[in-house]
Amino acid sequence: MYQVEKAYEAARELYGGLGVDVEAAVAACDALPLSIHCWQGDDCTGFENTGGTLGGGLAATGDYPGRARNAQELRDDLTFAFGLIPGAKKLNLHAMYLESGGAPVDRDAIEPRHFSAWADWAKEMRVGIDFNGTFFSHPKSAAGWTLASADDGVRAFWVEHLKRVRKIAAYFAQETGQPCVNNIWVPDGCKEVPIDTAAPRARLRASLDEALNIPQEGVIDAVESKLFGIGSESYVAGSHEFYLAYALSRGDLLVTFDTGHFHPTELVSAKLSAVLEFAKGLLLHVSRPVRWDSDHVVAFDDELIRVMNDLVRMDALGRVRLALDYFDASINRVAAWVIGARNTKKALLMALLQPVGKLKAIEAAGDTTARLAMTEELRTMPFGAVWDYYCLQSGMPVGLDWLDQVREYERGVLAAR
Ligand code: RNT
Ligand code: ZN
Repeated sequence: MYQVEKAYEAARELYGGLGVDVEAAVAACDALPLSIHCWQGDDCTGFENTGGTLGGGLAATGDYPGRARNAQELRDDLTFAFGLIPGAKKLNLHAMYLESGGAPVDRDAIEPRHFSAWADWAKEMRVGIDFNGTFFSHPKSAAGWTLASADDGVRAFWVEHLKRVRKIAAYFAQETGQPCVNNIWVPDGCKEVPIDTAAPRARLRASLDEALNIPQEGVIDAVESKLFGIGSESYVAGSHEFYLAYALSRGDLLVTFDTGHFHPTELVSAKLSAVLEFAKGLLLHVSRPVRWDSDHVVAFDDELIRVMNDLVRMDALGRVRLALDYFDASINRVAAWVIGARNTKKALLMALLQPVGKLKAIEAAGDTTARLAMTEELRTMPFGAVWDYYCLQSGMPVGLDWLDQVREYERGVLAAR
């Protein structure tokens, strides 16, 4: 470990020469919670045991062995993964992960008590919980409509679901002592553009108003748009424009950006400062689309770095919630968590290691030559040495050491499933 420390000392000096306070950057990276999505561990199946398949235009591909089959296995896997990811973390849970002791409990009947084991786990782990209503993989969403449904009974069912989800979110906030971000995503849409594109949106708005107008302490609601899904290729009621306008018209909602929910050439990084000028805050679903909203494991790529760079340059981290959203069933699922989470944290740390003040001064002085020279130079600064040291200092595995631990867990635990 002496080598890690030596490399860090050299890196700290180099960054220091640029005016970067490395210790402050590491501390800021460590403090910003990353919400880890439970659904990577079981291919987004949930524990309702209704035998249904993943719906709502979502798909997890692959059949790698070792999927968590029940809540205890999922918690074991999460506990193990959390031990390999440095920094503050939260659990991101979906309503379909309830535990009802085998009794069927429909989505309009869920209660805090069905989630008490999750709250206990979070308290033990000293992490907060974020929550999501599950508006898919259910007979009442099979036609493709939930909160925007033209069927009053179906719509009322999902409004009740959302009301209960927000109560459970308040329960999590109370239990953990941390606010609970409740993200609202519904699959509502269709294969062809409908004649009446306005009516579903009016219904969606009315449903949201009804469920959101009941105050819930400790709950921060967020709305997530989408451009398309499988079966909703041409029209989605909850489009980006719809939710952006809705969130701004209310003022109390976070705008969720899932990086997989836009045209392939559209960059979420290019939208952040525009929306933050007006919105209360953002929830980021960090994901990776490959040709479609494929929910690939987050890679340490240019767009992720751009997103983090922009947030840091705007000094906006205090108004942003970071969450992961992908599900890859083709590789070891615990490794999928660790790779995506560590990449997200890495990009955040790299962004925090920019001499933002200096860059802004160069720009203000009109020196665009120095601006480009400096941002390019930053790409090859010894960022990895700071990352390794951060992992070491947090008691987390350095470099690829985590992979050996995952392999051992695979042999000892996952292989027996
Ligand atoms: C779907 C949305 C949503 C889900 C999760 C499971 O397109 O991205 O966030 O992935 O809620
Ligand atoms: Zn998402």
